[in-house]
Amino acid sequence: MGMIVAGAILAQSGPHPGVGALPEPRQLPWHEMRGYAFVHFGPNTFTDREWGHGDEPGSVFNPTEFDASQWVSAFKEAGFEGVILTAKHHDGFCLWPSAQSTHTVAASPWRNGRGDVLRALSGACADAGLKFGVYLSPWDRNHPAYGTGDGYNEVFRAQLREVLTSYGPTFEVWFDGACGEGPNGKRQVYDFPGFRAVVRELQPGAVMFSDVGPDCRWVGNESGHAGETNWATLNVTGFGIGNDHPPTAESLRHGDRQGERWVPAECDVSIRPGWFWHEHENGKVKSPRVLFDLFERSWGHNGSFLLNVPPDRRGRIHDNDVAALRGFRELVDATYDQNLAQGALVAASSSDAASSPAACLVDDSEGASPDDAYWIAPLEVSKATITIDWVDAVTLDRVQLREPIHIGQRIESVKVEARVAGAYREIATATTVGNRRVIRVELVETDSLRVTVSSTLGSPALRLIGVHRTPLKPTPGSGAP
Ligand code: FUL
Repeated sequence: MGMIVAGAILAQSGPHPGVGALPEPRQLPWHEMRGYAFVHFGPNTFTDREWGHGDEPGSVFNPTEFDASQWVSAFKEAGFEGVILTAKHHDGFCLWPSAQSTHTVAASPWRNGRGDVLRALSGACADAGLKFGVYLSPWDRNHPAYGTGDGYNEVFRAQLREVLTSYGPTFEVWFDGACGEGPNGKRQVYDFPGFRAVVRELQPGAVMFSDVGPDCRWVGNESGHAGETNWATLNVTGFGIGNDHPPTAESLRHGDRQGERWVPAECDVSIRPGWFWHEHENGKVKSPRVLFDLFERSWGHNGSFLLNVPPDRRGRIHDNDVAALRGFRELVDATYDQNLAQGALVAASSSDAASSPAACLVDDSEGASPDDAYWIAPLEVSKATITIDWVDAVTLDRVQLREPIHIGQRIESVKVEARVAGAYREIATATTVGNRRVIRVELVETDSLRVTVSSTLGSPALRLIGVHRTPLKPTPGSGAP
């Protein structure tokens, strides 16, 4: 549904032409998710390692009180909408009874070799209404075929088939780029095009993660935040995964203005220093405030928030992590449950004839389809101001903006002004918006706010202006929100 005009792809969805690269339908529900959990679990949990060697006996994997529904309720309580499990990490141990390997749960004492972590977790997710995803590491330090070329690529494709056909819908498939030596000392040349084809065939709705997407990209760090300027578009030609010339960290963090493809950033980070559970890290769980900060710099910087919460040797999420998740959720809800602009008077400096009324901007459309209602200026306009007026002044420290991304990411600079004692003063400037931009400002009491879109790649368009106040007390000099 697109046509090429002067090098730009213009979508024909609705009355307004798209600008630049546009998201695929499978990416839009992913953009709507309020974070999702990452789960690193396997032999490393029991051997205290981060990267298993692949020669660990299956007998080490023996959780004593395994309970996937306890994980899922902790994630759901945190407000997360999905889970991605390390079905196979670099040690090659399969958390499902793969017919392609002898190094699996079937060779462990857990449930007498009849357990299946994917079955248990996908079932618990389905029961709780969470989406289920998988991380399948191509690097396999156990499999005898690793490093043999086609032989191993065939094994990997078959493993993908197993995990993508037996456990219901998969919302995301996570391709790690690591490519080290296998048990025979050889490295493997991965057939990523072939791996991707299996995913598209079996789970066409799943988004695929890697350094270059195709559907979402690594953000270039494992600290859980995207750049303040963050384009969902990325130049991909000539770039690969892992050792194969990935985009620069700079490109991954900020995206590329007018990049070739829609490949938004996913921000992965662990709630603990390591990805796997370690007893000595029980006291190092990130605080609710730190998690909230990362959330606002990922979800609120046009990215997604992927938080790793590793189960312990019992096969349960430790109490410290559960408590941190609960505290995090309280901060998110207290800040974002309410849009203080709802019910205020909204006016736009100009609107396209086919635009929704500007009032739609404060009518919180969270969860609704992104193309439901949005405000857009006439085609020839490149600068526009939205004014929000309150009868009773409000006190705020966050402004949230969202673009209707199905017609492309346009905005490259905005200015926010608040009226204080009868005069407007600038309280923030920001660069890109995209799916969502949270702008943190100093606490201010105002009865009128002006949001000016000062520079865009097309006519200015927005689908939400959120006005919020956190319950946080500022801690000067801490760098925290
Ligand atoms: C990395 C891996 O090497 C780490 O062990 C972890 O799984 C992280 C999410 O991705 O590339």
